[in-house]
Amino acid sequence: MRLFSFTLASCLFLQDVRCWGYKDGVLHNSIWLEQAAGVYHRESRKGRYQLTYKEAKAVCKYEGGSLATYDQLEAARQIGFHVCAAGWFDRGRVGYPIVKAGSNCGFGKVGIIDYGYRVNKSEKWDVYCYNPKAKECGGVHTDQQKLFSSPGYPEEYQDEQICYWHIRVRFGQKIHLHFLDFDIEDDTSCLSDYLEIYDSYDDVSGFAGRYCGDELPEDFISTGNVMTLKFLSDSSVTAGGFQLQYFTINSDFQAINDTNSFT
Ligand SMILES: *[C@@H]1O[C@H](CO)[C@@H](O)[C@H](O)[C@H]1NC(C)=O
Ligand SMILES: *[C@@H]1O[C@H](CO)[C@@H](O)[C@H](O)[C@H]1NC(C)=O
Ligand SMILES: [Ca+2]
Repeated sequence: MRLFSFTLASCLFLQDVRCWGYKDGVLHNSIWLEQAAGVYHRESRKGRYQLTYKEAKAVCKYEGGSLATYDQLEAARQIGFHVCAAGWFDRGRVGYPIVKAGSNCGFGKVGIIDYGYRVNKSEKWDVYCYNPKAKECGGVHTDQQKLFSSPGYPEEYQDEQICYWHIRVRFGQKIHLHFLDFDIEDDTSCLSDYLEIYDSYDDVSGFAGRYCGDELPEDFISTGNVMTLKFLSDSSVTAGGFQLQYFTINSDFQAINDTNSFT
């Protein structure tokens, strides 16, 4: 297993960042990742492997779901749910679903890679939740280029959406975002609904802009090979939504040089 180490500042140290979802000592707005058949994988906003069993349960419950059972995880796996990250599931068990055997994930095996029932519930992992009614928005994009849009597009988006898209391309590449359509409830400071761009893995650091209204935002090029987009809508007034695409720029040259090559 590959462990990612992120140097992330916590909400507590960033007074200016609105800490949506921080409640009872748990960050509930952990990041929404892959999902299938009502089962989805979440990691804490603090990064990978940061949730105790208790916190993992709270994350699922907060969203109206529960920890996935082994059978639910297996059902999702059978329709292609493949995640290379161990998470808590029902009754304090830890594991992850592997569809395609690979040498760097799942020990070359296919199936639920099962770490068994953990005696120590303070161990920190990700989590697998089950909620068949969960909203579907956001995700992780690792393709070289991709077109994506607000939930339900070209229909209007709905109230109370929160979506995170993570774009991760190859090391040394940059991400070039280009907007094709844009219409988000307008207000002067974009407090109601907005799309935010972060030039980073999460929505704590690397803030690059918040957008609403119906003017197309300008193209944006990342500094590194990751980017996060966050879309949030409040409880009233929706709009047409947005559609955008990204493509990758091979920038080994610039990457060695510095971050200010693009303005
Ligand atoms: C349980 O796991 C936590 C987190 O990994 C660790 O700090 C703690 O020492 C463990 N407790 C025992 C009894 O092994
Ligand atoms: C940095 O960029 C300049 C041109 O902008 C180039 O001449 C130089 O060779 C680059 N340095 C490296 C280490 O790539
Ligand atoms: Ca709204």
